[in-house]
Amino acid sequence: MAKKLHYFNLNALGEPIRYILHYTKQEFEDIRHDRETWPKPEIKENLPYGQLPLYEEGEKVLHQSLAIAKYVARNTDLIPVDPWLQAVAESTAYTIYDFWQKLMAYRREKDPEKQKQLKKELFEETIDFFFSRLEKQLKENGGYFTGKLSWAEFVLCGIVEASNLMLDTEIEKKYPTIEVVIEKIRNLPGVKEYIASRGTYVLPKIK
Ligand SMILES: N[C@@H](CCC(=O)N[C@@H](CS)C(=O)NCC(=O)O)C(=O)O
Repeated sequence: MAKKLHYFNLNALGEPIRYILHYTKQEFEDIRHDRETWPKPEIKENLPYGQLPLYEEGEKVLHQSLAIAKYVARNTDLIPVDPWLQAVAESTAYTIYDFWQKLMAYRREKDPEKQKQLKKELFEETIDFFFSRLEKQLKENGGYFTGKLSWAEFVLCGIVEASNLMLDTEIEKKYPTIEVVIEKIRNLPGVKEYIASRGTYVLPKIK
């Protein structure tokens, strides 16, 4: 059945899904929209909630990036076997998204003074609040959130890469276990070739 992933020409919420699809060798059409010319009413108005990513499989349509990431990882060893560990992987992915929401508040702020303050808070408090805890979880579980590679590490990798792009930083440099796992994801078969073919991302201007 034809698989299509619609997202912007950006890493952010789409990239973990792309990484999982490439690693698990699933063929899909990687449809990329231009963030700078968005919104295109003829596309946005036809999306279930007006946002991307959107995943299609034949006639079926799925939104919400974490649901899509988990769905495309199904029937692979990226979903822990144990139900408790499945829940741990999910809770970790939601936590990474809690950080993302804080980053988005900074990115969407239109008042330059307020934006400066939000950036200060990110660098002085928020990043370390989240990433020191994620680092601890990885460290206590052999370098993976649930003891072995799962879809949650792909979410971490995509969100850290997008955060680095938006903040012009390298978050992982202060967190050695995070740095190692991100490097592992980036070098996985399928992901490595995809990254090489994709090139680098440029931060779009948003309206
Ligand atoms: N909770 C949604 C959030 C989706 C979302 O925020 N999408 C943004 C891009 S990252 C978007 O479509 N922005 C353009 C718009 O809202 O028109 C998910 O995880 O998929």
